Amino acid sequence: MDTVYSENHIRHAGRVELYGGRLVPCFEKPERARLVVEQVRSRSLGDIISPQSHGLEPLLRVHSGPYLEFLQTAWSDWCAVHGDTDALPINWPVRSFSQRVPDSIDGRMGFYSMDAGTPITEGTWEAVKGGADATLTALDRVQSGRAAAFALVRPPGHHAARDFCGGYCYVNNAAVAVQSFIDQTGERVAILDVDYHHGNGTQSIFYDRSDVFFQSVHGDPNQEFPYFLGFADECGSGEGDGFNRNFPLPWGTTAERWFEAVDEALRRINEYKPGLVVVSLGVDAYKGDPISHFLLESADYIRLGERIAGLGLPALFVLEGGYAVDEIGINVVNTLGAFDAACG
Ligand code: OKP
Ligand code: ZN
Repeated sequence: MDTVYSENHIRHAGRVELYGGRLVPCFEKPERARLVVEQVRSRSLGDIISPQSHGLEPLLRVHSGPYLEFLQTAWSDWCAVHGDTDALPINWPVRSFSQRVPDSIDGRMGFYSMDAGTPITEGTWEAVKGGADATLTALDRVQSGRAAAFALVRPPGHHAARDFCGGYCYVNNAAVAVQSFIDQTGERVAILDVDYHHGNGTQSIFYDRSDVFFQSVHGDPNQEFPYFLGFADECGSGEGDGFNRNFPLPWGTTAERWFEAVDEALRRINEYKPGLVVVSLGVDAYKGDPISHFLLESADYIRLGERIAGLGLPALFVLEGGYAVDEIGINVVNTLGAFDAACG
């Protein structure tokens, strides 16, 4: 399959995130995408093409206007007050607080975010926009008849909700592609999120809808980020009741247990008969991941690709997490290469 990739991602390079009470170098760094591209090339997965700009309209279908405006202006507003440091929030409008949008940049940093792991830097918007364009360009290829395409993007997207960033995510690339596909075709879409972390943003964007079936296999929020969403009893609301499914799993989960959940999710996708499957492909369930606690081996990602191919559906793969940088490219291309091989 072909890969869509924008070099713009290197413009987003946060220095630090708050982790275990310390400011540590960001795990989500440019090297990640470089190593994936290197594997895509060396293993001849397919062509690597540049994205075409798709404007802001498709982003506005899933994110609020004021939030997108904030993403585009936060850096210069921050710089004017604090100088040339990563922009990070220090507090959030939790229970009992007003939900008014503050004027100050510090107030807006908290209003439009959910954590202190998601810095805004000088080039963040450019990188984020490049990632959304890459995802939409990959979708175009699938819509023009390819079996699959890969959006090689960073920063990731699945934690970003309608009007907040967090978990290293700013724009929800997978959600933007899903909505764009529905706007163009009127067909249903299934999302399979195999990133180690729950895709809270994607879940919340589509929670009350039956035309998008979201399923996520992830670390139990009782133990794991994002802590406040991703529980098994979250099944969707209103029209969307029954079209959201979570598979929270404990630390130490092995490939055997993980694939039981993935297989169950794939069975449900089969029954749902969507026109497209979007895979939020994070590879942080890998045993060597520095911030995660599942035990998948690199070879397990070959099995994953084969099983997704077994759906026989057009597939859009969107990169999410994966922080074991030595293996990130291997694990991603294991999945995609096996999908291609199984499609023949
Ligand atoms: C983004 B993606 C917990 C620290 C968690 C945020 C993790 C974001 C992961 N000890 N920090 O889903 O890979
Ligand atoms: Zn993750």
